Amino acid sequence: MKVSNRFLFRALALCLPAILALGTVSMAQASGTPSKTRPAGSARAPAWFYGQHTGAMAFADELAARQSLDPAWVRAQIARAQHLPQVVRLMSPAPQGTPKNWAVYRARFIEPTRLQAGLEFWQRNRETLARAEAEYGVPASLIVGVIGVETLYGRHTGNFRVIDALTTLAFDFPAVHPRALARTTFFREELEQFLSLAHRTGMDPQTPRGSYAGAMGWPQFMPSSWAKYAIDFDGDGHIDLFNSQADVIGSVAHYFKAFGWQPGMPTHYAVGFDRTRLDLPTLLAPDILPTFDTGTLMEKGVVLPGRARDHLGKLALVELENGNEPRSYVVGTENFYAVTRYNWSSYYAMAVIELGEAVHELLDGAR
Ligand SMILES: [Ca+2]
Repeated sequence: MKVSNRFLFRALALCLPAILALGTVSMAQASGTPSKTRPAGSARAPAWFYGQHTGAMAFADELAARQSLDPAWVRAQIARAQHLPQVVRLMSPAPQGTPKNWAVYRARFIEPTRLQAGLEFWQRNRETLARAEAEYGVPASLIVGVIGVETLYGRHTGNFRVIDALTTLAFDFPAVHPRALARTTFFREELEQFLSLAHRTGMDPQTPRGSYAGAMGWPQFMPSSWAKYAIDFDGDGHIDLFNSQADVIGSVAHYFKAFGWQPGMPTHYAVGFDRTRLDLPTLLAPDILPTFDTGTLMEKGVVLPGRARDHLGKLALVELENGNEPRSYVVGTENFYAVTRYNWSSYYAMAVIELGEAVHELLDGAR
């Protein structure tokens, strides 16, 4: 769940959004030693497994030592991971100049099927959502928005074996990606967390399925997020983000609280511009990181609505492209930034926020 927006958009458009954040990554070829028997990456190449990848097997031994696991068990798990060429393709960055389009992106998520599923999810889990809001200060609408955008309320949790996806990305991340090296490190850590988590919980690592980036369950948690932020919110003694809607709700709320969600603060404000003194380059330089106080924003040409002028925290000018149409702008608060910690994309954050608000309106109408 981390990203830079530039490369995300195509990935997002293609697949599950949570992972998209990851899609902005790229890397230099992993340092693992490719097997001489590894076939070329054509779609017709025969399947091969990481048991024949010397770098992966060496990593298994290091992982076992770091995590105090049985090296034979770790080697056996990684050895059975299959190389997935389609995962490499999905993680490859969009071509330079691929236009982003907020209106198109929004329409993918704010649509009747997802709204209806969101309404049913909220009605079915009304008490649990209220309990999560009371305990963590995170509004039900945000939780409902995230789960809807991520997996359409559990309908699309991904069909890649997690062990295959993580191992492929850990040792064969697309070299053309601008952040390939960092992403390789990231996915090796996720693979390590995944095996550690599986061992701790008695889960068979060969079983779970998820996104092409290895994100799991209704909220599409990466293994490290599962390890740190997933909670047992239905009190049955187990954390289950595949089957327990209460655990999913509590875990999403816990995640946002951990990433600085501030109860009661809006996520964003609508804005206008005073073109006579507008300084867009300065305003957009920090991207979505809240940097400016209201006085600075207004001095540089942003026209804020009344309630925004009383905002005390830092703000960011968020720009959303609309293909060849004029761009959209909002001012994002520290809570907007918190939403982007789930997936590093302002498009993602806006979709989550607007889906949650739209479902909330439906719920009010249904009462
Ligand atoms: Ca549980």
